[in-house]
Amino acid sequence: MIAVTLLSVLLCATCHIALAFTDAEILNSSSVSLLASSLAPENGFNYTKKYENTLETEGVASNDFKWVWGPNCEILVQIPVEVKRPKYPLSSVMELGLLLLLMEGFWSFRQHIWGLQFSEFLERLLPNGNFEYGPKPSQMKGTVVIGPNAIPNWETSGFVEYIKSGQKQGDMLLVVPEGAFAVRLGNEASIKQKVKVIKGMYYSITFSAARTCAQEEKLNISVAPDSGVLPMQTMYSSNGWDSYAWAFQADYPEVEIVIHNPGVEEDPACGPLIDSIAMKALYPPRLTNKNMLKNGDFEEGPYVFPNTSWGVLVPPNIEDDHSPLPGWMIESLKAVKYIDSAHFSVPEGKRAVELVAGKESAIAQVARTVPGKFYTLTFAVGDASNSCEGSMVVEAFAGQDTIKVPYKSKGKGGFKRAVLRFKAISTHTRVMFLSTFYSMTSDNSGSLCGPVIDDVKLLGVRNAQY
Ligand SMILES: [Ca+2]
Ligand SMILES: [Ca+2]
Repeated sequence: MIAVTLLSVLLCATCHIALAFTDAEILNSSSVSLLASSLAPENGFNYTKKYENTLETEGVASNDFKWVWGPNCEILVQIPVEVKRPKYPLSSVMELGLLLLLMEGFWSFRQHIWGLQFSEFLERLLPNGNFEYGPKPSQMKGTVVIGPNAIPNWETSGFVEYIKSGQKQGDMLLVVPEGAFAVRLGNEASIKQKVKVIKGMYYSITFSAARTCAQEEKLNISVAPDSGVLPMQTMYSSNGWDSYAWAFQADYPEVEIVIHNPGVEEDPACGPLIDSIAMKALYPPRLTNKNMLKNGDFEEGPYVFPNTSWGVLVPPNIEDDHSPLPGWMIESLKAVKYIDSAHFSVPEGKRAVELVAGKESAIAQVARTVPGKFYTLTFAVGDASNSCEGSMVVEAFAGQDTIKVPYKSKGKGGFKRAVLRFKAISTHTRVMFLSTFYSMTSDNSGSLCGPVIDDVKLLGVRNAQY
């Protein structure tokens, strides 16, 4: 019999985190690898494999350590006592972690749990969200998937194809953004998956999609009762794949994510390819005494795939106010692009917004102001280091005032700061940014691009002597 030591590592502060994986769901895939990488190797661990709920460590047999969510939303670490202990006992590491937790306090711990971004517990690919597990040969006819449950973890309906990277469609070679497989949704086809969530919490979904035919395509994404239409007629990346974000508020502890192609084309195989569907919990940003705008640094936003280099499109937010870019509304017809510092040049922090569609894409936020009082709106304007060259202009609006900020981009990154001083005329002031011009990358791909904005701050002016 295996005696088990249970260590409650994370207590109340992490309750909502653990609940995101509700019902003592076993940590898997990215969560385990994050947890594992955070423990190794400086703490004497060297995880060589991860699968299911088990972390296999070097020199120690598998099934040594199990990580599960406990009933009180803590992480439980189970250690069979016969296990040959690694260099430093796990318990010491855990106790040290707990001590660090207490010392650092909640907020810093939120950012550093053994050097691990706290929020990453809430970011993950959906089970088989990259479609690398496919139907059995008997469940396919050519590339067409037969039966609703052929693709593990997913339920499909309509004309769904399972596509292997490198497959040809006419003259076009189909490539896949993650792994070797993706799905294609034909006319009226859909894929869906049930996901456990925290009721009342906001979530963003990010997925990658590519058009395969010339005509206008769009996708419906829904989590009842919310739904959105993502237009795909404009391509922004150079390889045909774009990632899209969409957000919803969970009305139930379990929701069903549905992606549906409402198309009615002559060729049923004419439909978008889908791959890499991920989810991330969003924290509604709070106002601080340093900024009257929420999420002015854009650090809170949708999941960005670490292995894709084309950013995430935040589509125009027409139908609801659940923005995947918390605090911000996407106005007008086209998307804005959410970019990360791992793949782009970002003025401040790790995330920013690229205004990719000229005047057709604008971001806005409404702030509470006092009529007659003076304010300053400061922000950074730059380029994403994505070969987007030329003269750019960002127009900023605050109430009735506006400023045009020219920026000369060499396409290699960089930014400047700008300020708009204004006198509020209302109890609510709308702050908005757009790009005056359309830009395209100089790599001949025809990709739309534009100026980057970041670090937006709105503050009242005490002494309005200007
Ligand atoms: Ca894939
Ligand atoms: Ca930022």
